[in-house]
Formats: sequence, C-alpha cells, structure tokens
Amino acid sequence: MRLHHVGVAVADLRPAIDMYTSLFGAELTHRASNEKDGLEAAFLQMGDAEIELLSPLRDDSAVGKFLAKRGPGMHHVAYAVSDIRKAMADARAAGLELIDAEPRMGMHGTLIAFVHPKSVGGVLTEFVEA
Ligand code: CMX
Repeated sequence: MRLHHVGVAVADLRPAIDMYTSLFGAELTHRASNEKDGLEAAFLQMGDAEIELLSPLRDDSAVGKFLAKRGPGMHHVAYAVSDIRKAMADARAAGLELIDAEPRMGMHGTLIAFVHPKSVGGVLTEFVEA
C-alpha cells in the first residue's frame, strides 16, 4: 500500500483551496460533489500524494457531523491498493470493522471502502483501488 490522499474537513472550500495552492504549492486538479454523501470536495495534487478538501452540503452528513463535533481538521487517510476486495478481506480477517460491506464508486472514479476509525487508532481509513 502507499499513501493515496489525506482528507481534510473544512467549512468553506474556496479559502482552503486558495491557501493550499498559493502557500503550499498544491495544484487543484478537480472538484466534485456527492449529493448522496452530502459533501463537496476539491482534489489537490501535492507531489506523489493528494489532499482532498471536504466540505459538507448538509449538517447531518458524515463531514457535517465531523465538523460540528470536532471542528475543521484531518478527516481521513486513504491508501492505494491494487485489489480492494483483497484489502477488505485482509482487514476483515484481522478483525477490523469495515464501514462499507462492499466496495463502492468514489469521487476519483475508482472503487473505495472505508474502515471504521475505532479499528485504526482513531483514524478513519479509506482503501482506494488504484
Ligand atoms: N475520524 C475519526 N473519528 C471519527 C470520524 C473521523 N473522520 N468521524 C467520526 N468519528 C468518530 C466520532 O468522533 C465519534 O467518536 P466518539 O464516539 O468517541 O464521540 C464516533 O466516530 C461516531 O461518530 P458520529 O458523529 O456519531 O458518526 P457516525 O457513527 O454516524 O459515523 C463514521 C461515523 C466514521 C461511521 C461515518 O462518518 C462514516 O461512515 N464515514 C465514512 C464515509 C465518509 O466519511 N465520507 C466522507 C468522505 C467521502 C469521500 O472522500 O469520498
């Protein structure tokens, strides 16, 4: 596995995008929104890895609840895996709790699955097939 991206929850995408691009030298590659998960996202390339800025569309979404409870900050860490079903099976066999029973399509256009933060030392963890 290798680091694929780090998700950062923010209240407002625009000022965050401006800071990451003008100050940290990131390149905005695309923006997307996901009505079902109630969030919009901006993807920024930083060297070999990516930062995914996340902002809620609804207060009762995963990111909306996270912001209300914890405020802005690191939301998840994503690892690239070549075979997501194997990564999920290995995690399950090791006793980790998967949030997604089956891989689903992520905003990168590839299959993703989340592992519950309580299984990974408090870090919401995502597998991205890449
Ligand atoms: N990182 C670490 N801990 C988190 C967390 C996160 N991102 N989100 C929630 N938690 C913690 C909460 O602080 C809370 O801890 P305590 O019980 O100690 O208070 C606990 O998890 C439960 O939180 P909750 O607010 O009651 O939320 P839910 O249990 O309803 O949901 C979670 C939590 C992780 C299962 C849910 O947010 C989820 O399914 N996340 C995966 C999907 C997601 O986050 N999508 C957004 C990104 C999408 C993308 O990039 O494509």
